[in-house]
Amino acid sequence: MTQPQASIMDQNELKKAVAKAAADYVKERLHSDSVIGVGTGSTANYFIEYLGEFRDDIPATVASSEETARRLKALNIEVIDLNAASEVSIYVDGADETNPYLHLIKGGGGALTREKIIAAVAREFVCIADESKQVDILGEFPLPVEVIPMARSHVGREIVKLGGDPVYRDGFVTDNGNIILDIHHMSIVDPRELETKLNQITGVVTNGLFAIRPADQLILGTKGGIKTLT
Ligand code: ABF
Repeated sequence: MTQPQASIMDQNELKKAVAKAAADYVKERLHSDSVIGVGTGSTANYFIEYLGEFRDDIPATVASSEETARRLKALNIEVIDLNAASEVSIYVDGADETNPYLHLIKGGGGALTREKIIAAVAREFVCIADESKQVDILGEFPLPVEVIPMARSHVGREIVKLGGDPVYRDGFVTDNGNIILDIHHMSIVDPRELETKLNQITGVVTNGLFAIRPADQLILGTKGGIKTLT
């Protein structure tokens, strides 16, 4: 069912508002050797646009996807390889779902591996999202898992043993040349436990649970205004 136009407009306005708040947060904390981690997705895209307004103050960024790198370069914002960064001070990215502990499901856009690498490195991970992403229990949104292509069937069978329903994301190849299985019908009561179990399946590159390393803060766009949760 398509959303009525008004609610789509509201959601985009909320995404823009949290992206602006994150850009202001970053701008206030920039120093001469700052490296900013930049996420992927429609909310992150608004953040990239706002970064463009003070591009000359940004020493360098690292991108969580080829698409994000393209967008940053199009705004003449310096993009460097993560291996060239001595540290990433702040990483800003969206999410598909967040629970009250800032455990996230990410990867709806297929960029979960590079997103999770940057989140692991970053001193501070700031998640930006509209209120539609808030849930009590993760799992309504299908959990993405990046898989080495030859291991697709094996990983699928192991996911079924865990109680999930893996669906192959047909026709999609990640920036790293892998495939994605989206896990449907899992009520994720213990995100850290499931994240650990999925990591242990041979052939899994990354799973979209960001619970072992959750967001440090969530800038949440709500119809009642912007809230910052930690
Ligand atoms: C990205 O943000 C992905 O991990 C996630 O799928 C996406 C959310 O997309 P959007 O901001 O467009 O809702 O980091």
